[in-house]
Amino acid sequence: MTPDLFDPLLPDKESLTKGAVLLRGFACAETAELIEEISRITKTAPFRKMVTSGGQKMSVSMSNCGTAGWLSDKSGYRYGPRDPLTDSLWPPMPVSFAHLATRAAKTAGFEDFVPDACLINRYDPGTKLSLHQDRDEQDESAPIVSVSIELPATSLFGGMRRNDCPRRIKLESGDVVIWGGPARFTFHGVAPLVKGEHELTGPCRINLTFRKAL
Ligand code: MD3
Ligand code: FE
Repeated sequence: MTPDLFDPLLPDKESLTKGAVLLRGFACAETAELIEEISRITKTAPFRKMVTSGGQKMSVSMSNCGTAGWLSDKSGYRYGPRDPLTDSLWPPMPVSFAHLATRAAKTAGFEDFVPDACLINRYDPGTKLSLHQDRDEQDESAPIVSVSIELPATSLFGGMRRNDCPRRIKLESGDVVIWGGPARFTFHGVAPLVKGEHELTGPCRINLTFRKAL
């Protein structure tokens, strides 16, 4: 049988650079459930703006779920088991979250990805994330899986050096980016969020990043 070029079951797999894959719409069918879980999680672990070691407040609002959560404060960046706001463990990662991340990683060619941390980023209009590398995770062989929800954003991705000129790529609700192997330390960021309305969460963008932190 000839495969249908527009078969919706065939994932739209786009290579961004060696080791980085964009799966457009991969999580579309699940975004409403993801949003419900996120609102449950952020009732116990509320969104907050963390400060950097330099004392600057970040513009992204963050929370976490999983056995480890990403933290930034005066002593720097790290992963920790507890939410410093409540001193409780981070809420557990919903099984549906972990499954989505594992399936996306496998589709991109990374077998057996089991995340232990999920950073939840909320972008309100004007919020941006400066160009950076993700290097606070123990296991450098594991990829990172990012799921975009609600308002679209322009993400930037450069090369292995901060000064490599970044390319721009629009990420929409349901889009999943996976980066690992030779792309694991690619510099990336998000341009200031443009105002807009989206049906489920109001005027914001949410991004989940799944990591093997410990
Ligand atoms: C890598 N968050 O929390 S998509 C982070 O949208 C973080 O909130 C982004 O970076 C966010 O550390 C995750 C970023 C992204 C986009 C395109 C890429 C990373 C990429 C292309 C190649 C490699
Ligand atoms: Fe990052």
